[in-house]
Amino acid sequence: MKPDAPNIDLHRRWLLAAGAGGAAAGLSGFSPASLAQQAATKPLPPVASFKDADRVIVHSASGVETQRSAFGTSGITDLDILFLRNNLGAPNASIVANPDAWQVDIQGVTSPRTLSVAELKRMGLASVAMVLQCSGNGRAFFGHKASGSQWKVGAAGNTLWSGVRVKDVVTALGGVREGMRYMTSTGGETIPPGVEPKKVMVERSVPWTAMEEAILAWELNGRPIPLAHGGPLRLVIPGFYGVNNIKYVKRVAFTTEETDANIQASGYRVRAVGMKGAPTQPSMWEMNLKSFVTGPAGDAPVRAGDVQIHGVAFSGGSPVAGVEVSLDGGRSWQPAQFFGPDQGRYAWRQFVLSAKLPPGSYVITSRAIAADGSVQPELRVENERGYAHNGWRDHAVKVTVS
Ligand SMILES: Nc1nc2c(c(=O)[nH]1)N[C@H]1C(S)=C(S)[C@@H](COP(=O)(O)O)O[C@H]1N2
Ligand SMILES: [Mo]
Repeated sequence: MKPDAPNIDLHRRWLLAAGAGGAAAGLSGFSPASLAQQAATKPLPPVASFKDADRVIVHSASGVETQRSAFGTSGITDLDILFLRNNLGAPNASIVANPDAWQVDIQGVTSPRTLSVAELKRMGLASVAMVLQCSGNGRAFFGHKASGSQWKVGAAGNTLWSGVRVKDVVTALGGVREGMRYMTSTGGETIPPGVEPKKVMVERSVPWTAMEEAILAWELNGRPIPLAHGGPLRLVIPGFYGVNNIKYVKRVAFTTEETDANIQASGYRVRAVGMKGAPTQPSMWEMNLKSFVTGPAGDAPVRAGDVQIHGVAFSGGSPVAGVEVSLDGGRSWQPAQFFGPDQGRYAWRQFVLSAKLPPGSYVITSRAIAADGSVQPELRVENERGYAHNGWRDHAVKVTVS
């Protein structure tokens, strides 16, 4: 199974749940019109039933994205719209009933240990605002029908995590053993029977130095992490693509080699269209420089006059230093202003351009500029799985002003 392919069993359960929901709605007397509407949009997967169905796009039982117009302007992405991506069916919800009891194995350190969340909570405290973004965010804009969820802009969100620094845990356990080059972390899903574990397990390796800023987190946006987003414990690595942020993490090991699990060896590898994934190709680790407009979102006409064009900009490398906005599809650019709090280099920064727009058609887009002078590119880099899209041209919105 391809790492991005939806899990079959998960799908079956989800379809059953969807059928049951439809029947219940019929009995309780919903109008034929609302039933028709229900049939047109896919139901939220049960694990994400708390999301706001009107402000997300449900791709599948394992993929839900935020609508562009739903991001708002307060700078944090609420959990009721935050995207969801599961490579495997989530573990049983009972694991979040008593978060403190969850255990994680720490290996490849001088004194390896199994620690409970209760113990982790006594070892240090840290908090980080960071963009969580799927590697395939923007895949829908590729021209070659790249396989996987057809994310537009909304497989990303700005999230606030709290837990203990991996570095603090490692220090308490005597430090990383000599010669280790990777931090390899494993998700707590149960592998479906009859399936070769390496093919489906969520286990990712990142350069071991990523532990400097990585956090073993138990809190997200001010509450215990819900199961959907990796509770009771999640490894978050600021600046790295979503897949490296292991949900329900059960093992963090410092290793000499990268894991040979498919999700690392052949999945999440950037290669030319038509090629198979291989360990020699670049892995989806640090995120590139990106921005996009979140309003106007292009889904409704805009009234002529003063318009606040706003969006978000972020980077896993050199931090964002500025943003420019174009109203004419990239022919001319104007500097935008940042607004809202600076939540650090791994968060997204909100930008706004106040413009007076006469009636007409506009192609509005943005490009971020980093502290090192690099500029968000115009075009995507073509690649088989449609990863890492940060081209400003495809992310533009068409807006009618009248
Ligand atoms: N254990 C586990 N961790 C995981 C995944 C998963 O399927 N299982 N999916 C990864 C991928 S591909 C992404 S994009 C993010 C999505 O995080 P979210 O669902 O909280 O938005 O989680 C990552 N961590
Ligand atoms: Mo992802």
